[in-house]
Amino acid sequence: MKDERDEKIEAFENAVRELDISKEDFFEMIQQKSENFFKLMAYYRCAMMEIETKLNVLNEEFSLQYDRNPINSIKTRLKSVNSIREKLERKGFSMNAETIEANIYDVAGLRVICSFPDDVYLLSEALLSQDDITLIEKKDYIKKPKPNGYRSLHLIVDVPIFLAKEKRKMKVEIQLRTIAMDCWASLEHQLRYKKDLEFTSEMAHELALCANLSAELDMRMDALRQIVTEKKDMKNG
Ligand code: 0O2
Repeated sequence: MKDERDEKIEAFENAVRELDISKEDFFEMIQQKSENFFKLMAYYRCAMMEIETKLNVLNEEFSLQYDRNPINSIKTRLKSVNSIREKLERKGFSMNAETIEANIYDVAGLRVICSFPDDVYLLSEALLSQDDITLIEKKDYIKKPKPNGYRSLHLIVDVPIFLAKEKRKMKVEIQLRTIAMDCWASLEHQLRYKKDLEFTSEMAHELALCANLSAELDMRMDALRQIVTEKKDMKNG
């Protein structure tokens, strides 16, 4: 008796037969497609490295010049194949290297966790002023938080990567936020994705209150930082 797996294999083989191409050509086509995909992913990894280095250089400079480390940590991530496929499907595109590059702007993503809200703007302005960076899109969820309370500064930029024989511009998403904003976003993400639980309006309200608390924490820590900086400046003359 055929099991479900055998039935799927048979359906797959029938579909290939209907394509009216040889098995060899079919597998070569698949190989070509996956090579293009993996090459594109490698380019995105290079673009993430470029941006990460630029941010680390800025952090080093601020640390030397102003005795200030705006970056607490940087996380990088490449969007998973499934997330890319789902997003393309939502937008009505089939999946290949061309459609990915033209329609998905957050395949390469960096999350920059800053110490204070000021640092978010200090860093983003310094990065965007670099002449090889092009700003494609900016969403300021700090100045205008999402209704659920989410705060972060989102940038989509074009950054060139230099390969052996060509220069390629790649899109990268950069999310900049403070430690407090990141704490809220991480916990909210965890709670939202508890699959066996219905998210009630009371829970959403409570989360919005927590977002206000985290914004207040940022404000108070920032005020404290200013007092400490002023005292240090006075002491150093
Ligand atoms: P992942 O795995 O984090 O990448 P778009 O991406 O442009 O189609 P949208 O919603 O316009 O969709 O983009 P936006 O507003 O710039 O937000 C995209 C990313 O920001 C999300 O990525 C999250 O990482 C983060 N984000 C946005 N809103 C929230 C929120 O309310 N809570 C939390 N915790 N994170 C948020 P993805 O695609 O969801 O997934």
